[in-house]
Amino acid sequence: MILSTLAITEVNCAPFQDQRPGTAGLRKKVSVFRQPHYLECFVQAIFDTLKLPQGARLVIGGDGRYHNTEAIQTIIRIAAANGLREVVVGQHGLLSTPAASLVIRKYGAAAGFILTASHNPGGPDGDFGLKFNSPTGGQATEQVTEAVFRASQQLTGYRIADLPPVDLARTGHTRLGELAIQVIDPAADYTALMQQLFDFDAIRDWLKSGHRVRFDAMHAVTGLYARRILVDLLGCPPDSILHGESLPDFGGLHPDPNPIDAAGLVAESMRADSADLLAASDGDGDRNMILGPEFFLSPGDSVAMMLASLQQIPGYRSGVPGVARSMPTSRALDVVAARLGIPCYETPTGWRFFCNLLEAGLIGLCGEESFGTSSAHVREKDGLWAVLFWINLLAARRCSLKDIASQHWRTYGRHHYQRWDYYTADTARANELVAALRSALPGLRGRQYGDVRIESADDFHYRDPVDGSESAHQGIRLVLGNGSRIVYRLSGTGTTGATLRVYLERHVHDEASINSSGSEILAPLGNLAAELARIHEFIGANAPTGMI
Ligand code: VG1
Ligand code: CO
Repeated sequence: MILSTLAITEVNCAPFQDQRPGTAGLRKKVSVFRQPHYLECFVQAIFDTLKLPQGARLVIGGDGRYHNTEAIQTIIRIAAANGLREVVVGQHGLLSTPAASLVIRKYGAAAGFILTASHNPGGPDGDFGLKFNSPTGGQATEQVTEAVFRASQQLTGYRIADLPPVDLARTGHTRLGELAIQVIDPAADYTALMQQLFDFDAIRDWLKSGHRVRFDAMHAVTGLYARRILVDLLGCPPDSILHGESLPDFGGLHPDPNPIDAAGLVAESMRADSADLLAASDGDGDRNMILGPEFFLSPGDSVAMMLASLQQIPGYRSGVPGVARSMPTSRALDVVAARLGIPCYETPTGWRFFCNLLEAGLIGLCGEESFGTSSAHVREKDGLWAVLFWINLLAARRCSLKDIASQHWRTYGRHHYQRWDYYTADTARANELVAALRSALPGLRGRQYGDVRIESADDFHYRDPVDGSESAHQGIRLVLGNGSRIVYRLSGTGTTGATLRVYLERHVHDEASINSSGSEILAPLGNLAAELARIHEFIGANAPTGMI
């Protein structure tokens, strides 16, 4: 049954062939998304695949990038034409990815649409993206996104309701015929949850005793959340937040919280008057970078140290049943999990692979090397949550970030870690490189390079322990005898060309190696990785285009 009081138009058009979602949703240039019928067709393919019950509720929100509000209006019209009756949308069209995950679950929505290209640049020449989440608040599984892709290729058109634009500026309830619309405060539910998990009183005391926090919102979605939590509730001065205004082009910044794109914050951390904790988040608020005075916290270390510190944080005192990390993420987490006697699952890259484990109660903490960490409180990674976790930990421990890390490394050893990215415009050559490496795997096993031996070489294949689904070709990994590991995979979030990611890791125990720089320890491994994959021969690169 279609909504009776709404005028619905059936639009016929040819299907698009390029709507295959990547690591986290469909990401394309804004100009691609703005082609006539493009967004409409993708959304129709989602509804055709999900077959949501008539009258169902939908949550919509985005990171505020260019095209956000126009796309929301289009999605509402398609949703109405496909029988949805209730839409919950963030004020001004904003919802950070973790807040959207929470809202989807809390409001009992049948699905959620999150409009974001995450850390990719925004603006008219930038990127746009769309991902859809399940009623749990988690990202659609690989099986569902593949089914949507197949549906999109066979589409003959879409249905769209003739509706005036919804006023997104004011919170409250409105109706358009049979469609009920609720515009919500994007930060209210999220803020309340953070107050349950963390010790806001202890943090306030810590701040009152002269400690300082600096948060870079990169002109993306987290500005409003950070103001509400850090400034209004915790009492940080307003200038603790940098680039706090949400702008459609992110003020021309690249909203990726890493030492390169947030170099200004790194420079601040090196100054004598550095804040005690400096942090940044990405476009949609699911990533985090954590710094302390003269200290960069590697994301793989962050999740391992969180696990070792759960007792200090009110929401986590009873511990977690297990943990998980994406395959390329450093194995620092495994070492702590082993010490605690809990399982550590290894999943393919992308948050969607953690969702089944979280939902089944097998894990309560998980992370990725790409500045992503979260717990079972939502089904997405959560940037501000990680920042609050670390602030709470500093307040509880009353020592510096660097001291916490040094103590951790003395106990567990240190996993030096780097990611070397090689970009090429020639996607075909990048695919050939990976194919050649894959076929070379049997010959690599047992090979000796100087004083290291390749102990194992394989192409990561994942079997989900909850639903038994299989995901093949999730990255090539070489485990070396001296605590080192090399992982190769192609990025699934770019919108042009191809990026080969080479992940390097080495576990060290002696004081001198622990205190050495990562670059020094990992340079020989990076060079070996380039040689083994014949990177220069395939894509002509002599050096990485980016190192994180
Ligand atoms: C990257 C990261 C991956 C992360 C994904 C989405 O994917 O490596 O760990 O889950 O981005 O993060 P890829 O395929 O480019 O390596 V976000 O903040 O864009 O939702
Ligand atoms: Co993101």
